[in-house]
Amino acid sequence: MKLIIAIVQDDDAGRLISELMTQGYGVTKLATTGGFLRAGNTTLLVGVDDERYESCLSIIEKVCKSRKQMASSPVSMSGNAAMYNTFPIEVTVGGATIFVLSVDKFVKY
Ligand code: 2BA
Ligand code: 2BA
Repeated sequence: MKLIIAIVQDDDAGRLISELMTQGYGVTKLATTGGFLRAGNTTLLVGVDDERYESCLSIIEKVCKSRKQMASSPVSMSGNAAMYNTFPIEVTVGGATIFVLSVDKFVKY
């Protein structure tokens, strides 16, 4: 068994969960926050049998789209570490950041 941890954009999360549920996957949704943008994103936990995890990844790839987003980057002004300025930068937020872990044990009580 594998545990798929998928960090996706909030805009894709609803459709992704519907698609995964329709295909018979178990899903848990966590409301999370990206460390860089400090904006909300969604982390899904999907526990899946070894034979099915590749098709689960295909569904995630199909549904989740990368998007460009503006972020403020803090820049230290020379000579005074206490003074900061910010300037906008464009970042491409990926469709999904995925970790696949092998599950040692799966039990339900
Ligand atoms: P939920 O997805 O909200 O599911 C709650 C309960 O609804 C499930 O209890 C199950 O009895 C039933 N259920 C779920 N999907 C169903 C379906 N397609 N058709 C009919 N009944 C369905 P549990 O199996 O004890 O799961 C409790 C919670 O544990 C789930 O909440 C989900 O958050 C998590 N979970 C279960 N299996 C998972 C997995 N393989 N991967 C990730 N999270 C899982
Ligand atoms: P955030 O940390 O809010 O990052 C959002 C996007 O900002 C990233 O998209 C990346 O394009 C950009 N970015 C992140 N750190 C940067 C930096 N130091 N300098 C310049 N640009 C930077 P993604 O790479 O697609 O990541 C989307 C979200 O996935 C991340 O949100 C974070 O929540 C999660 N993530 C990505 N890599 C991770 C990792 N190795 N471990 C845990 N979570 C990760």
